[in-house]
Amino acid sequence: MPTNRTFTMIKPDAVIDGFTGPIIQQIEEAGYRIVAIKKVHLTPEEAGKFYEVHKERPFYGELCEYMSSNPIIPMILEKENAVADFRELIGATDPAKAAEGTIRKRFARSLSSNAIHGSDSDENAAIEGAFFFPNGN
Ligand code: IDP
Repeated sequence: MPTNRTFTMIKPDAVIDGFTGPIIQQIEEAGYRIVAIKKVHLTPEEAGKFYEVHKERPFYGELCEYMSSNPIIPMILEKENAVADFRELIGATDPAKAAEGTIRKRFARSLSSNAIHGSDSDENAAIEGAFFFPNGN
């Protein structure tokens, strides 16, 4: 049974480009309630730990550098069928391939700077949420 929570981060490009407000508005209008939110500037080591699952991928170094380049906005979100619906709301990894109206289509710069993260499973949503909000919410 799907849980009701997912985890997201507004990534450095979207924060720098001034899209934090419109992205949160789109998330709330899609029916999500913000359970936890903060602004953080990751170190490269912390970014590396968060994305450890990708450490064998060729873009791992670039990804960690990018995610620690500027502040991000991590959030825990709540809604029925949260994980699957949120992946639909953000769109494909590559904004050029994302559907019209999705967050990545509207606000992302590129494949590597793609505006927003969304957990891909209930299990990862719990792990990733705990990474940023260890005391739970
Ligand atoms: P997802 O974020 O849509 O789940 P993943 O394949 O899990 O996509 O990749 C994690 C993140 O790594 C992406 O959101 C993007 O920022 C970055 N990324 C993925 N593929 C590439 C690539 O080919 N080049 C550079 N960065 C990439």
